[in-house]
Amino acid sequence: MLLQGKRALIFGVVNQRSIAYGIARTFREHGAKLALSYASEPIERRVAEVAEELGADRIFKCDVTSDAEIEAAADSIASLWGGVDVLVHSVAFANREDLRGRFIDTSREGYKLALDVSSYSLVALCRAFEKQLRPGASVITMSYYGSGKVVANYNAMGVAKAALEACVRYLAVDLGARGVRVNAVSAGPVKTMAASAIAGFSDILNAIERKSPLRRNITLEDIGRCALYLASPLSSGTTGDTVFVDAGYNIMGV
Ligand code: 0WE
Repeated sequence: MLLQGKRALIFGVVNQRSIAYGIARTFREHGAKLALSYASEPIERRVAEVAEELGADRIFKCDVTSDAEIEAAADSIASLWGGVDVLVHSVAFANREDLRGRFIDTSREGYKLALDVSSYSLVALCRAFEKQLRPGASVITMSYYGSGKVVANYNAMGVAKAALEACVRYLAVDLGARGVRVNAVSAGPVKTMAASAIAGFSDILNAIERKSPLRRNITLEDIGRCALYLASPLSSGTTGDTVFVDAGYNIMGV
């Protein structure tokens, strides 16, 4: 029970295939209390069902592009718990047209949206929850291989993930003064709801199966266990880092 009684705030659960769901479930199995955000009314019911299944203390609305909603979420959590031990950010969005074709065609608006939702939101959440983050608290976000290498069609999201990993380093310095750690998990591809919208996704999964050192794709449990390590004192000396959970794919050359 590595997280007994710890309070974990989780952004990005949509359903039971979400990466954030895998993390939440692992945390719960290790004794954590949970609060889950939902971005908009249409997904409230699904998140409520997941919250029920996991025995979460609360669900709360938070569109991470809205400073007002982030403030309201911080107030809501302050009155619920008065402090946070783990903050998980598993949120990303780019317009469909910016996840295909040539990166050079990314519009200013599309680029702004991808970076706002997928990178800046981590900064905004860390600032809003800074006072509630307990000494020894851990902030975890999700990245992908496409931040450092060109992955066909990942385009604006690749740039957003590169910015996100840089945010992790700068935030680690700001929050390190309070004993709070900030890290990213760079996960291999997972067939989530977001992924099912991506053409050629099964080709990517097949390539990982053939080429990764472990010859398999990763599971939500693989990600959950890494997040558990990063959330717990097992990783007490690690901050500002990006940890790969990708069956080793990133180490391969030709
Ligand atoms: O970060 C991601 C995907 C995030 C994502 C997914 C969608 C689909 C639906 C962000 N925005 C949207 N917008 C939508 O309208 N991944 C790591 C998964 C992913 O996405 C890709 C990939 C991989 C892998 C897109 C193109 C190529 C590869």
